[in-house]
Amino acid sequence: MENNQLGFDSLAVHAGSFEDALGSAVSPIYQTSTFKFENADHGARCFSGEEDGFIYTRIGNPTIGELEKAVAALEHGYGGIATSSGMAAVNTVYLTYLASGKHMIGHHSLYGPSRSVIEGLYPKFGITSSFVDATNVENVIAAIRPETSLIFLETPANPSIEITDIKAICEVARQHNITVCVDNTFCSPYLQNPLDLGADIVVHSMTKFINGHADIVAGMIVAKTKEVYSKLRPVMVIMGCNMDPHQAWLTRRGLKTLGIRIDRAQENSMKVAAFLESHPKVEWVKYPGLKSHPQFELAKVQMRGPGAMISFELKGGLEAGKIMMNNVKMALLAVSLGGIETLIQHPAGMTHSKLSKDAKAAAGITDGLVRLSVGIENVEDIIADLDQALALV
Ligand code: LCS
Repeated sequence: MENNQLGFDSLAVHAGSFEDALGSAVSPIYQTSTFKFENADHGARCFSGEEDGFIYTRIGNPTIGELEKAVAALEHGYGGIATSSGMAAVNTVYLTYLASGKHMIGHHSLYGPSRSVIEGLYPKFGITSSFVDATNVENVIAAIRPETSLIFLETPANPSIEITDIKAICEVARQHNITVCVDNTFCSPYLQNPLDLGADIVVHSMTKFINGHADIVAGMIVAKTKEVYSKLRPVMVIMGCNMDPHQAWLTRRGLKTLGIRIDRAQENSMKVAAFLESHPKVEWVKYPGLKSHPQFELAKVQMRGPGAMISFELKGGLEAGKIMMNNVKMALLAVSLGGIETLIQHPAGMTHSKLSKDAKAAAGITDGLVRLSVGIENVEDIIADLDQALALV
């Protein structure tokens, strides 16, 4: 059957897969760095692009290609470009669409390094940036300059769980000929497809929901069109941001269960968010499935579900949060997210610690904010664990 006739879970299981001569049910791993040519002319034709063929794994590999095809199908894009990490995907987009004299607009709450690399490293190449509260489209419009070449969004955002209106921002960007890239890590293609809402590029840290088992670091770029893909792919190749075949094979295996993992984690998250919101020691909870979320209505339109990421703050702020984090028994006190196990962490002291005090304040990353990535364990156990830790506060 054609990809466009299959549902999400069928695609997650089958898209991109290929058989070997033995008829293996699961595509084999091509754990090789290089490929033999039939003769010198064949090699030259592969290099010139006259003929399709595998050359060298940094440039392309069948196992990596399978994963690229699968994620591109799920994101409704022209093509996927797998990378060694989510940050390799983010930087490949930055290097492709930014240049000396160019300007980027970013949402003020992004994964810490996606912002700190722009503010810390790229200025030496003459690149400027504005980080604004993109939940209000007017702020994005006000930040546009003649030299703006890229708008970079992350929604829901790490760790504020703020939601930006992808469609509205893409409409503005189109009028100014600005490329829009959306980091879709928190949703995965199961819950949101930014390319359908007008974005040009999607990036993922596949370390998170797509692989889902906390055993791989990996990234993906999906381009909406051939033109965008043809700009991005050579940058990934020349910068050596490629994935390894074994990493690709494991990530492809994780992807097969994406839908059922998110269904379960999301069901758990609704109950955990309600538990936290009703707990007397909790000051506030941010979760797109709660009516109290400021963009609850937008989330219902833009996302197919509220996901499995929750931020909250205790009434005693940072000190109370630390007591809770230090006393969880089943949840792991660890960064990363989107795996089958529940993780708890402290963004101001960990993932977002490199941001300035002002940047954190503007992005709503308070000292007391605690971030929870809800796993697929029994929800009664997750809640009991949080409850016993809260009792010690
Ligand atoms: N984009 C988002 C939204 C992320 O959350 C992360 C990592 C990245 C990109 C970078 O991906 P990586 O290179 O790590 O595969 N987020 C992390 C976090 O919140 N805790 O640890 C890593």
